[in-house]
Amino acid sequence: MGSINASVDLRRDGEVAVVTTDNPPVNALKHEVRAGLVEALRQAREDGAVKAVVIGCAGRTFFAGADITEFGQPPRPPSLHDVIAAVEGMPKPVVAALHGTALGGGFEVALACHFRIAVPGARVGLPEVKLGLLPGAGGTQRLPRLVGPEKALRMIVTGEPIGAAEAQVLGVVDDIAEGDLTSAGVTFARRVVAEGRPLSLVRERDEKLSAEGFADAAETLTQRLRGQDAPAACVEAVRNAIVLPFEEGLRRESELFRRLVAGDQSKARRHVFFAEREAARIGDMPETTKPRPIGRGAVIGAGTMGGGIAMCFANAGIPVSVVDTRRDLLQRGLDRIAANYRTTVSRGGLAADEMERRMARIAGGTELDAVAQADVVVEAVFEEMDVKKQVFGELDRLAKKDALLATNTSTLDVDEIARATGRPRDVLGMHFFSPANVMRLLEIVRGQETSFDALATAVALGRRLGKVPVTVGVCYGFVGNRMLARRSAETERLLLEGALPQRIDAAVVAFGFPMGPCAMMDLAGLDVGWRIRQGRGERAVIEDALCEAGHYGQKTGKGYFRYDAGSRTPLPDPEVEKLILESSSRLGINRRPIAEEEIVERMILPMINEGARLLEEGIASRPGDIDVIWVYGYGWPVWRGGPMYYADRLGLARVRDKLTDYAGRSGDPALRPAPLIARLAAEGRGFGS
Ligand code: 3H9
Repeated sequence: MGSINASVDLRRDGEVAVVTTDNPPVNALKHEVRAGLVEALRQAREDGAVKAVVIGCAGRTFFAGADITEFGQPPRPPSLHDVIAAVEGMPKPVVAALHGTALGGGFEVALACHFRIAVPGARVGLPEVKLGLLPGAGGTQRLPRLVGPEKALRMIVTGEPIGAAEAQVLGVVDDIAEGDLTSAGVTFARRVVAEGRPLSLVRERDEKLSAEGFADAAETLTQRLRGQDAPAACVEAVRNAIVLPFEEGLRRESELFRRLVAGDQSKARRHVFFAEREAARIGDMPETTKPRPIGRGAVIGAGTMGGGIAMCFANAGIPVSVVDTRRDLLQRGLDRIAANYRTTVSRGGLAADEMERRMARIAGGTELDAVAQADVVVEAVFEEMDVKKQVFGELDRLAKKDALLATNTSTLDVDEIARATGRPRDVLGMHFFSPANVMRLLEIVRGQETSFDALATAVALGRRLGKVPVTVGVCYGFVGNRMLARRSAETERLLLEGALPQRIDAAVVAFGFPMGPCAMMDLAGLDVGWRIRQGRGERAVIEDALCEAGHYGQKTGKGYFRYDAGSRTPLPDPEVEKLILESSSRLGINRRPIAEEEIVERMILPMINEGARLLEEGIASRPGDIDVIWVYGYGWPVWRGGPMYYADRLGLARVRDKLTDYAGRSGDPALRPAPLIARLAAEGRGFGS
């Protein structure tokens, strides 16, 4: 008894052995933990005075899963299967005591125990699919036996955890622990011993193993996950639980796991997992930097963007004032927020009383002095420098000392905006993506004078709002939109050379994006870019012609595509086709059929090239940051790891040669390989090295 190793501790509380793991931050089941658990269970088994065992964790959570950093390394026994065999082989009751998030391999250990108790706030789930995997330690065989195959499949294919209350209703959790979890675990274990309750193992149960509804559920759950290997493997494994004996199902699960973990898709998703967490770090920030407390927010501008940002605050439980100097616009904005919430309620995504609570956190006002109480102000007014500067001048006068002053600009110079105040150290960009209450990406734009604690505050706030914050430098379009501009330019060229919108979009969708560039521009509104181009004296032949013909996108029922009334389905538009063909002929371009492969390359390589320039200029700090931006802001297929990761998979020499070819053919110097690509390719390296 006592300390088993640096991570695992075993102590006795009367006749109950308590095994506690402490491997911060999330108690991942690394080698030392597995070894410690096996040894602790051996000792508990052999100790005649021990009548029952409680397995729990210190710190913020029960085991959050296998240690992902060990994937791809040579396996080091004992494996997770060995831990589970030690649990199941225990002739005395074993109780898992759950708090925090019992996920993946962690939940699988709990499923092998005879009993599970959880604190009310605990969540349990099998999120492996989000890493391009399936649960590989028996989860696909045990969970269906416990909750039925259909429900298990839903949990496994979506990867979404469930709360303790639902887990109890489903029979996953035997009891909800009030008060101290370990004491509750010990009390529960004593009761089991005193009552002489039989030790049933989940693997031995089959009363819920029915195929009813399974095929339909599998179809519905996977139909939008085309191109991805893991969901199909999850379906196969759960189906095995119905049709095969337990041991055979387990063996097949391991096979599928081994195949997926070695595959490109899981590697790509693991890259994004770590890149996302890395993105929250700011390289030169002193470790002692503390974010400022945020108790109240204010949003200036009640337009679509401002309203969406206010919803983010309200959803995160932070009271927020929305200020718009025009009463009619303010009212329209507040009505839009309420309508958005009502839609979510009607779709079952939100309880009506929760909507009321969220609405109650949003206060509308027409006077800017409402910002005086706010710890953070996000400006989302018209995208015009003079207007923004005027607002920031006022904010400087009205906002409290140390308030974070953020602009939601997507194009303007954050440093110039900061200079409109006497406190540029508190100013930065918080670039939300539309719709702001849905899209996870948050570009945090660091100005020349932005202080570290302002940056730390923005990152912490971003995470609290449920966003994925990535810090970028100041330039036109920042990281995401500057790369997008390259794709848009190439879309124009492809349209002029011979492709039609539906063909370009189909190629991009086949690559894995949820929508193609033309449908995306229709959704965002073509007129937005048109106005910006007019201001900058730039032209885009086809897009400008479309705007001149009133094709603003979905809002006018026609853009690159046409839309039936009330529908968002893009339909090919003969009028657009005519306009494109005329544009080609006016410019003397002989249209030609363009292969799908070429379309995909031309949609992607110019973006990678711009990404390399952003790295050279220090606007993006890490290739992984760019990957995260594209995955969370623009629908880059996460199982392809992001553009810079994808470039490394292609090989930078190939990227360089292709770009050189396209630059030569188009005469566009922007397509010439960025010096960083040329250098890395010459050295045989990639962005990731
Ligand atoms: C699995 O279990 C396979 C089995 O079925 C079969 C095996 C045979 N490993 O997210 P955070 C790190 S697959 C290693 O910021 P939060 C993370 O990188 C696994 N490291 O905290 C970060 O490090 P750093 C199935 C991990 O409070 C730090 O912990 N499980 C792991 O916002 C804090 O993370 C999952 O997929 C890990 N498993 O969220 C769960 N997990 O500070 C994955 C985290 O150096 N994890 N780290 O940047 C999560 O979803 C979240 O981390 C969690 C906490 C919700 C737990």
